[in-house]
Amino acid sequence: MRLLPAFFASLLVLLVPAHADPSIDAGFRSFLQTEIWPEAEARGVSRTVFDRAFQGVAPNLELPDLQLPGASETVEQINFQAEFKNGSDYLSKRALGTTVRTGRELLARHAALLERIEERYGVPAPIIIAIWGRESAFGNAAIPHNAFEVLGTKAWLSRRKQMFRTELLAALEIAENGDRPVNVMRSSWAGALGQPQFMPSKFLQYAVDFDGDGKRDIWNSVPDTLASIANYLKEHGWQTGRDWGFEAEIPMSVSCTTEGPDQGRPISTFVTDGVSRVSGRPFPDREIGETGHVMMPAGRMGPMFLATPNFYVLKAYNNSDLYALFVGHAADRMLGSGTFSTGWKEPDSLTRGDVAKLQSKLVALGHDVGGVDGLAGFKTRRSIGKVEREFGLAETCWPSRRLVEALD
Ligand SMILES: [Ca+2]
Repeated sequence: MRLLPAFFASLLVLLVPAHADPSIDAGFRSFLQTEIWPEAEARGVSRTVFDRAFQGVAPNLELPDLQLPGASETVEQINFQAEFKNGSDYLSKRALGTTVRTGRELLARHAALLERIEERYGVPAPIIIAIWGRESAFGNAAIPHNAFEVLGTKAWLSRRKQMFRTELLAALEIAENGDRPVNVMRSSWAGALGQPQFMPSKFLQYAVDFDGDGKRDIWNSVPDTLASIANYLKEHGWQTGRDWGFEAEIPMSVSCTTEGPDQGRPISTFVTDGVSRVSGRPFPDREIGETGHVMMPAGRMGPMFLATPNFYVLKAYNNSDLYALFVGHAADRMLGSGTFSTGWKEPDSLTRGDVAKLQSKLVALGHDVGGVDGLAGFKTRRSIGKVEREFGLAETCWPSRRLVEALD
């Protein structure tokens, strides 16, 4: 029976939301007043908008990546136990199927609007629609949080305070501009706004009013949402009239270590070196003299591509090869293309921790892996290829048990 009081006490702790702690609340209010308000005021935010933004807002201590007051220093959390994966789940038939099916319907429904957007920004409609699908399920995904709760908490307690402070100030500016009433500005848990999932600073730079009501409403307006996505890509250098890339047969004589946005050369020279499209069709005439890049999201252990610079513009939206590939491929499929010709080979059974350890060893050997994170981005992939060559192994540019053992 002696245990009971302790049990009830712990239950009480669970029932009382963490933010009900008056010292936490007072700390948050004081942070807003002394640190955020002066900067907001300097940017032209009125006291009325500022007060309304934080009315009834308490810090949300459930958000990830927070460093709570008094807690010891935390480091970035990588789940080292997680299974190391290739792109087969991310680009699964199911994930693509939904995006492609609904995407086709929406292409038809918004055809006239998309034509005007394409004319203005030079970005193909299926690319815009695929991003819309990926970011917010075409506006159907719930956008669960109050942006000021998320950004305020993160500016105060996150490991990346400075970044979120900038974003919080940008969100206040959006409210001051009147694009969105301050009490209904919704974001993801990471602070990304509306249907295109723009961080507030990106909103200020790239969101546009396309339906002409004077407000940039990426929460409710389809024209504003789609045109904002197109404008973002245009401003990041989308090359009108060019494709994003092509699935390709790439012979071993074109090394997987030549992958990457910094190793482009004319597509015609790849053709001379034996690279061809998997469809058996030639590369389009308009592409042949232009720059292409080897892109192998699973090294030689999956489908391979000749990407155009537009692929890297898609990565400017979300810095992941698989994201950009999903968008480009879904867009192609909306226009009637088939699935990839080459499947994803099952990777060796490795954890993200194994891959992180492998990356550390590559770094020790003087190679650039683009950050030890247990993921195989293009810098890690091509460094693996170089080390495989040094060790007399076949070049795969993909983490393997064999390479892990060779480096042990
Ligand atoms: Ca508008």
